[in-house]
Amino acid sequence: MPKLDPTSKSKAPAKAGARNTDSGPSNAVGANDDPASMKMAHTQALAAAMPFNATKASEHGFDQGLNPPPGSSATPESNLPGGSTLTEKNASNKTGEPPPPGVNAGTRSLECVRSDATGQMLTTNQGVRIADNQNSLKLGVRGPALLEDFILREKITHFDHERIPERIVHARGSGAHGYFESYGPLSHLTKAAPFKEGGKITPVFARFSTVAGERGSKDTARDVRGFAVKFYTDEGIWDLVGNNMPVFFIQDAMKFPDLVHAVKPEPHHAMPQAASAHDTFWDFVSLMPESTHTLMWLMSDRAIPRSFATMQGFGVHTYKLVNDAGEVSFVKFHWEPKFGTHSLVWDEAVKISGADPDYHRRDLWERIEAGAFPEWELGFQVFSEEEGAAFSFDILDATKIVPEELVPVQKVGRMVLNRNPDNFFAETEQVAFCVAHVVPGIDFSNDPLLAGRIHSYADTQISRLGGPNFHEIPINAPLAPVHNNQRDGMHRQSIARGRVSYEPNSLGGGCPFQAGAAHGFVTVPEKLQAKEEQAKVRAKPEKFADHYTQATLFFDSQTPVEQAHIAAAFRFELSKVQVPAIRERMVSSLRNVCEPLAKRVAAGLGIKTLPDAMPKALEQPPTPEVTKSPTLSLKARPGDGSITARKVAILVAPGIVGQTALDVHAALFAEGAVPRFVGPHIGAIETADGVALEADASFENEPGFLFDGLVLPDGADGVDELASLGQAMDFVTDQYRHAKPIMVMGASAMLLDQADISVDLPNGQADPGIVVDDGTGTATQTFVKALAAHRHPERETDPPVL
Ligand code: HDE
Repeated sequence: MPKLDPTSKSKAPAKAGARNTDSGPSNAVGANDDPASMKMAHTQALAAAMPFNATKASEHGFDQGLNPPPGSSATPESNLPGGSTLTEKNASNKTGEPPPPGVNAGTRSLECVRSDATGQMLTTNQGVRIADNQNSLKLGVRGPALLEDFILREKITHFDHERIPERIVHARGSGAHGYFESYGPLSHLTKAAPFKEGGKITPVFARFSTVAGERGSKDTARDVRGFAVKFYTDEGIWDLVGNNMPVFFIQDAMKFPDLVHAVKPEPHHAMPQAASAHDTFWDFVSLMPESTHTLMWLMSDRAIPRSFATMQGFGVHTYKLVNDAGEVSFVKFHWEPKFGTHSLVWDEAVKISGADPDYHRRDLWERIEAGAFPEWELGFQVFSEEEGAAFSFDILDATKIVPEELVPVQKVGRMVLNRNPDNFFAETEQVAFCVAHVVPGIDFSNDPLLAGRIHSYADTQISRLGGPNFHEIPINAPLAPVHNNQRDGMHRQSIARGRVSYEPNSLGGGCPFQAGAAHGFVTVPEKLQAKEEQAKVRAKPEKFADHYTQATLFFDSQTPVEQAHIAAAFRFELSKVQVPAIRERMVSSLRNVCEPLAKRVAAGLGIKTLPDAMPKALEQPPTPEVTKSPTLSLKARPGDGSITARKVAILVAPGIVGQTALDVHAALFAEGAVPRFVGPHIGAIETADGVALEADASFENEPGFLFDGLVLPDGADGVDELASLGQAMDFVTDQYRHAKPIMVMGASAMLLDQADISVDLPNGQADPGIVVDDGTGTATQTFVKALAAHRHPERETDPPVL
């Protein structure tokens, strides 16, 4: 380290030399009264402290590759060598102070980029206050507009570029902030940051989506739902980009563009929107029998969830967990909703899509604003490589589940979504999930579908978000500091100090230096054992050829009502297909899943003679470990038994008894439900008992199928009025048809009669979903229980009689 002598006058040559940028002093000697020579001297010292690249030798050999050392580095005597300029000291409000050492200004929390215009004057994007936001600049009041109007031009130009390309899939989505709380240290399984200790909180942003529809399409389409969670861990971003179904249509990334082209609107006429019920989809999947298992899920009620808050989530692929000792386990990720798994029925989903295309988005928003926070437990299914190898299916095959009876799900933490975004575009639209975003402790399996995804997500953001710096958009920026030598590109936000943007370096003291195995991400070493696996090859493992065993497992594990819905969904979807050969091909494939199902679908399609069963790729599939898995039924997860956030319509009309309606309203609200008075019009409703009552929704703006439950009021005149209104009667019929609970008070029993609704089920037993108030004071609580059960499908008939 050169000695600094503040008194010496002999430093003049060094001082003068330090003022040049194309060469330097012959001897870098610092003078305390001269920042330029100090910087030169400190830089010289820093570079001299690294006479050679000390870690070069460690870059070679297999064993070194398993355990990379940290990079060598040296610490400068001051922050002068790391800075770009000496003038940075001349700070202004605009530049502010440089960030504290080690902190990257481009990765601050969202706090400093939230803006609030309350009480503020309107400005241009350059901060110039705008005097008149009503008129463009013209030559005279009736004269031509002038090109000079920079305010108009800035406004219109910005407007012209407001849209960005929508996601190629999962374009329609809704998101929210929240946190993940770990239940306990999981150090025996993984060193991943969120699981380091019990009670540890990691901020998250979750986005739920449909797959096929465009950005403005309906929420209640029959579709897979995306379930993507960004964990802002203290060791970087971890994105768990999953779906609400644990399996996928295809086994290899090579087929993804084909699948998406098949399901998207057909290219010639761009129809149908957000629907799989068309020829190209069924043409493709019926030729791809590996999709059959996922088709069973897609035709089930899982594809029309009641709410994002009432669906499961799955990581789909097998991933790896790695602990500090480098030990590896395989894992499947599960999200289990606190509020249970609940779905819509098809007729309801179709009607909702017309009345409220934002049904799920609204539900998510409203739950969070009401404090009824959506919550899920994260579950791990953990198994060893040896266990995985012994399963009858291949754990690298994304069309297969690991049945919970084979490997139980252990709950490791919970996610609570408790904050809506400030701005849909800035957060939900610009959020960029990426399967490649993993943190130390989590690694990939060799699932060939996963491999394609590791590439695809970062790549797609480059066109969607306009360049490689999408990680700097506040919603995407990690909370962990970012330091590397990547530079420039469109829309760069952070301002990197200093002249070093390469490694190795000595001018930056070797920084930023590689973290080494102790801190950094190290890929799990994996030796390929079998000889044939060591050659380059385009092929699938043998067990991938079993296309039907788990499709059958799924179907056989459903309740009869769920099976009936699956059959009806196949019938509907295939009835929309124009080409009979495609319908028949699909039926021939279903014969390999379940003969009665195939017959039922065929009958629904008017196919008189069953086609031959489709030839199987694997005629003798291995014997499955599990042939029934009750946890695959939606009924297996009723939820916490509450009626939190359930919407209940209390019908009102002039002449009803106001007090009992208000009492039921209060009781339901106290239980966490969202009751609403729905009448022929909004506003004051005259009641028989003179109690003041206001309808806050009308039959027209909130039709019946938008509600989870229905209360019919007392009061003969009011009930007569309701009976005379077609929309009110539609309300009653829809609730009944969609198997939802109905509470009947006093005189309104006649509404059931008028709608031809029986309080008994087709089998003669009392319908548990119809609660008649017998005046004993227990009806509301019975209704609450009926509401908690969500639906009463025992009354369903196919086709519906009502
Ligand atoms: Fe995706 N997928 N995907 N996917 N995916 C995208 O990334 C892709 C797959 C999933 O809310 C895209 O940012 C390929 C499986 C979700 O922003 C794109 C393959 C699963 C989301 C992409 C798959 C998913 C996406 C489009 C097969 C469940 C929405 C926009 C190899 C585990 C994330 C984007 C959000 C989005 C590619 C298959 C889930 C194009 C190539 C399997 C939840 O990169």
